[in-house]
Amino acid sequence: MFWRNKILLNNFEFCKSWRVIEKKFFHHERLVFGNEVNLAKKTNSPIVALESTIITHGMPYPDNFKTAMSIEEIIRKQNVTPATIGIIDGEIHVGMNEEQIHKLSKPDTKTFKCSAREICSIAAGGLNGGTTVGATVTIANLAGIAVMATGGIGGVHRNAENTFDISSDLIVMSHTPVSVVCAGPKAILDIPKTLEFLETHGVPVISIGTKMFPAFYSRTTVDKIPAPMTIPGAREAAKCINVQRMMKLSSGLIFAVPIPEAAALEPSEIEGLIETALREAESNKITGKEVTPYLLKRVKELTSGKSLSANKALIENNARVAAEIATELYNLSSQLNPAPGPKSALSTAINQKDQVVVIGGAVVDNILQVEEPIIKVSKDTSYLY
Ligand code: PSU
Ligand code: MN
Repeated sequence: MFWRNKILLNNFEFCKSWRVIEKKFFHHERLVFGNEVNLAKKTNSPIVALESTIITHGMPYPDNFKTAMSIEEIIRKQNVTPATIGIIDGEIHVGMNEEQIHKLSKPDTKTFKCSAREICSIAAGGLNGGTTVGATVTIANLAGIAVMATGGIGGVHRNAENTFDISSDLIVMSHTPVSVVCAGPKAILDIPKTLEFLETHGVPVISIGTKMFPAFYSRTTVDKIPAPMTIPGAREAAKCINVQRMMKLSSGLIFAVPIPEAAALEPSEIEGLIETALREAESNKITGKEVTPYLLKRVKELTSGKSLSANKALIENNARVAAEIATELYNLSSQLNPAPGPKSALSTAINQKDQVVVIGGAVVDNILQVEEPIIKVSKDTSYLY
């Protein structure tokens, strides 16, 4: 085995220069972890990812900011770390502080709705992005986070046979192994077609605590569509995720949780208003990514704010359930992968999830470019040629 590690980076001045260069040239290419999330990752404790389109385009200010902060708090109360994901000035954040969430909450011409395909242009352009479910699971997966919470997922829009409007959330979830806890697809969508599409693409759709499939603002769809699969609670959800992992199935899982009874709207009460909003969207020629924010805004106006209160209640409930699932998943993983004991360190290491055993050698070449014309070398600097 031989190492060609040219310079050992134990010189503070040197490290500082490197960080400056890295920040200048490569900052678009990496994720920025918030302090809390960093700590949770180091201690391997449970994390729940949260999307941010609901902040930038799903709710008006200041409800968006207050809701974003309250769902983080609900997750923290269960000893789970919240990681709100979004893009600020081109930096992809996994876990944002209050100030950063506030920045995304305020209307800004530099802030865009960011689906998975737009991550590249928003990050490279130094812009701000509220990440959709699809973009959030993409980033969460890179960050090693297994569970996310949202209000409602995107889906197949009504009249999709003519418009082809199918949310990219569905496709992204079919190839990204992150579980999404939601209250069903938004009621403005075509729910039977959304379920068909998810079936075709092999995405498990599982209702928690009900045999019915929930419809976002209400606990059932108008015609009471049954859920494709049903489980009683978070423990069973964690077991499903675990089997999915064991079988190396690469899709995400959708866990549908009905809105709490007290906040639910009658399906028949909301249906007529949704149809009005849909007709208006068509006559105003609203298309593409503008459709969902337009409909959510109009439904809120037509229900005199009732849909907004329902939206807040359901996302808070989903955050609570997502934290329970993340905790159960953590408990399950620790049972399957106990911490290494003194005698069996090697065999445990082999059994441990995500551990790689390297047999043979590793060659590392570091090529460093320094900005300063003169490099100060302190006494304790070691060179290894
Ligand atoms: N649910 C809400 N409000 C929202 C959304 C969902 O209550 O704003 C967002 C989610 O981020 C979802 C996105 O991923 O809408 C889907 O948008 P589209 O239909 O354009 O794919
Ligand atoms: Mn769409």
